[in-house]
Amino acid sequence: MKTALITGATSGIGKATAKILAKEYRLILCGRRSDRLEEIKSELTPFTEVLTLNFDVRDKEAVFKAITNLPDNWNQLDVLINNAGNAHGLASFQDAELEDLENMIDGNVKGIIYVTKAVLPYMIPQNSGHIVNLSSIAGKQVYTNGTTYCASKWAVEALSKGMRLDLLPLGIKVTNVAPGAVETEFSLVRFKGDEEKSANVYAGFEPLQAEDIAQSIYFAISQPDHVQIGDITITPKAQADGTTILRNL
Ligand code: 8X3
Repeated sequence: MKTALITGATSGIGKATAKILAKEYRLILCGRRSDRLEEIKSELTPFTEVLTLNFDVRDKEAVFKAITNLPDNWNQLDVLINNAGNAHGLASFQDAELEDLENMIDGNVKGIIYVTKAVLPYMIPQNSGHIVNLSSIAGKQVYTNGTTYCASKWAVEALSKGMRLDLLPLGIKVTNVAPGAVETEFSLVRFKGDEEKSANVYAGFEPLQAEDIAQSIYFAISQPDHVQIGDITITPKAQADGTTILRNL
C-alpha cells in the first residue's frame, strides 16, 4: 500500500483529502493541533494505518526532526500533499500588520520548502513520488488588500513549476492545485475569528467545499505513472477569478 503525507491534515482541504485517501493509502497526518490530530487518527484508523506528526510547518527544526526520523516501517513515501497554509488579515499593504505578512510567507512559502526538502530524501532513492502543492486563485492574480497572501501563492506557483523541472530526472511528479472560494476555516482565520465577515465571503452563492478540492487532488494522484497533471484551477460556478463572484444568481 502506498503512503501519503499530508500537512494541515486536521481541518479543511487537508482533512477531506485524508478521508478520501484513507481508502487506498497509509497516511502520515501532520498538523499543529495535537488534539485534532488524535481525533482524525481515531476516525481513520478503522480504514488504514495512520501515523501522526505534530509540528508547525513554519518551525524548520520541528519539520526536519519529525520527518527525518520516521519509524522504519514508514520510510517509503509516495505522495506529499503540501496543504498547510493560511491567510492572515485582508488589509492594504500600508495598513497590514507586519507579523501577518511574515506569517503568510513563513507558512505558505517557507513551510512548503521545509517539508518538501525533508520528504525528498525518501522519494529520491525510490525514483518516484508525487508532490501536490496547494496554491490558490490568488496565485494567478493579485487583488486589492491581498498583496502578501497573493505573493505567497505566486511563490507556490513558481515552486510548483520549478520543482516539476528539477525533479523531472528523478521520476517525481508535481501537481499545482489552485482553488477559488472554498468554505472552510480559511476565512475565519483570515478575519481572525470574525464569524460575520467570514460568512459574508460565502454569502449569496454556492462555494466549493473541501471535498471538491480533495476529489481533484485524488484525481491528480490517481493517474497512470506516465500522466502528469500539472495544474488544476477550481472555482465555484459563480466565480470567474479571484475577485469576480456573481452573487444571488
Ligand atoms: C483562497 C481563495 O480568493 O480568497 O486562496 O484568494 S481567495
